[in-house]
Formats: sequence, C-alpha cells, structure tokens
Amino acid sequence: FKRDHHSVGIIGAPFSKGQPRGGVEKGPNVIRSAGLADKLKAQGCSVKDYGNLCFEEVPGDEPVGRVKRPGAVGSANQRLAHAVYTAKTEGHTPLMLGGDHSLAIGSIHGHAAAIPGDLSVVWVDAHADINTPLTTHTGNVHGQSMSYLIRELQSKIPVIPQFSWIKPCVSAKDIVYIGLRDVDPEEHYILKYLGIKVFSMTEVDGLGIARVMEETCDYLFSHVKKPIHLSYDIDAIDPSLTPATGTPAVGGLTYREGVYITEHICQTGLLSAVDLVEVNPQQGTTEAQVQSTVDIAVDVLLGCFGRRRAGNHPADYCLPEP
Ligand code: HAR
Ligand code: MN
Ligand code: MN
Ligand code: MN
Repeated sequence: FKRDHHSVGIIGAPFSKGQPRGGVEKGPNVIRSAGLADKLKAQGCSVKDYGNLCFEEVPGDEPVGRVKRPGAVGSANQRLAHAVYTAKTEGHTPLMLGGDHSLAIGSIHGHAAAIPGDLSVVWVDAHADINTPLTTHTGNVHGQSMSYLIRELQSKIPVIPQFSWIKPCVSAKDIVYIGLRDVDPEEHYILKYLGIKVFSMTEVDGLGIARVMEETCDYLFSHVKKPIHLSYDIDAIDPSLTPATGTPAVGGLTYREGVYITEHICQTGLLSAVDLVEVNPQQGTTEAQVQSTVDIAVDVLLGCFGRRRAGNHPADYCLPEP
C-alpha cells in the first residue's frame, strides 16, 4: 500500500450561517490552537496555512422559500470554492476547517473544478445533509449541502439566485456515507431513490468498521480510481467523546472507528481533499468537553495525513551508531 507525503493546504472557514447556533465559526482557530500544523509537520507533511477566509456580511438576506440566509451561504461558499481550487492547483491537499457543513458545497465544488475527471465523496456524519430546498424542515443549508452537488438531483432543486454559480459536479454512484443515524424521512427516500451507498451505524455494528472500509473502497474503485473528497462531520463520532457540536446524535462512532476510517482512506493514496466541520466550542458545557472534541478532531486529521497507531518514522531514518 501507499502512504503519500502530503503537502497539506489548511483553509480556515469561520462560518456559521448554514445553521442557527453561534460558535462553530470558532472551529478553525481552536483546531489550529491544538497544534495541528506542528503535529502534521512532525509526521512528515509539509504544511501551508492559507489562514482564515473573510466572509462578507449580507444585509437583508431573507429566506428564499425555506432556505435560510441564502446570500451569506452562497457568497461564503463561492469564496471557499475559489480558495480550495487555488490550494489544489498549487499542489496541496486542501484541508478545510469549518465552520458548519454547508461549507462542503464550496469545498467540493472547488475541488471538482481543480481536477481533470470526477471525484468521489466519502461523507462521514450522523446526518445525510441531502435535503432539497423543498424537503428541508429546518431551512438550514448544512442539512442540504449534498443536494446542490448531485447531478441526478438537479431536476428537484428550485432556482435560488444566490446559488446560481453552483454547478452540480458529483454523481450519485460516487458517494459513500458512513455513520448515519439521524436521517429525515425525505432524506431516506432520496438516498434510496438515487441508489446511494450508505453504511449507517447499523452496518458499522453488523459488519465492523474494517469490512465497512473494505466495502467502501471496493465500491468506489470498481470502475476508475477517482480522487477522494473526505467530508468529515465531527458529530459522526459519539457525543460522549465529541460533545462540542451543534446537533449531537447518540450512538455514534467510537474513537477507534472514527480514526480507522481515516487511516484506511489515507492508505488508498487517493485522498485529495478533506473537510473537518461542526466543531463548536460554545456547545461544550465544560472546558474538558471542548478539549476532548478538539483533540479528537486533530487525531482524525492526523490519521488522514499518515499517522498510524502502530507508530511512524521518517523514510530516511538511520539508527545511531555507537
Ligand atoms: N436533517 C436536519 C436538517 O436538515 C438536521 C441536519 C443536521 N445537522 C448537521 N448536519 N450537523 O450534519 O436540518
Ligand atoms: Mn453534516
Ligand atoms: Mn452531522
Ligand atoms: Mn418530513
């Protein structure tokens, strides 16, 4: 198997308007403060930190139908798409630190624009985030991100002028979900209707995470090996471990399952961009809860970029002679 020497391009996206809770915009800085860049360098990665994006205030910004804050969400994602495109084009593996999961729209869009063929998406989340503007009950775009990106769903998406720049760029057959356990009925219908591959927590329980990852890769690589976009929502992990998040759902991944997913994807050599979203330090009730959430987010990211629990050493290491 391969283990890449990634050059990681960190992009902070301090954005919270894809959902109603404040605090998730602090995600990029709390994850950086936990030493992410130094830890990535210590395991052999090069790191370029592009800093945090600046998002504009959008005055007015009334809902379009049920969709809340379309102006802010549309413009933030357009900026992010450009940043991810630039990082990818400059030879880095973009690592987008959110922010809420509406940011996957821009991140996946920019990634897709920067590579010649199609990409595949591994979406690790308690939620499917595939409501259309017409099925959403909350109106929050972080619960709709995938619907704007999937080609086969576009006839069901009404026009939202602020989103008119979005070109659907992912095929339903190139998506795998892992960790689902809080899926709206309409979302469940959409997943079935499009024939999307899902490993819910029921499959994680029944097959074990090793089989889930083997089957994920068999499924995605059955035709051409496409670059992988890993979109990792921290609420995929059990809220006893990562409580500092906006919409916790009981019965999630263990720490070991959560990290195993990243180790397995890393060793495919196809990981091409990563999102880590929904870390919200204001949702923790104690400092320890926030720390646990952030530390696990960092471990997830280290796993993406080469850390193995068996240990690591530089390729050119030589034992000291006496
Ligand atoms: N399905 C609900 C909605 O559409 C809840 C979305 C959950 N929030 C997230 N996304 N954290 O993963 O609003
Ligand atoms: Mn999500
Ligand atoms: Mn979620
Ligand atoms: Mn409903």
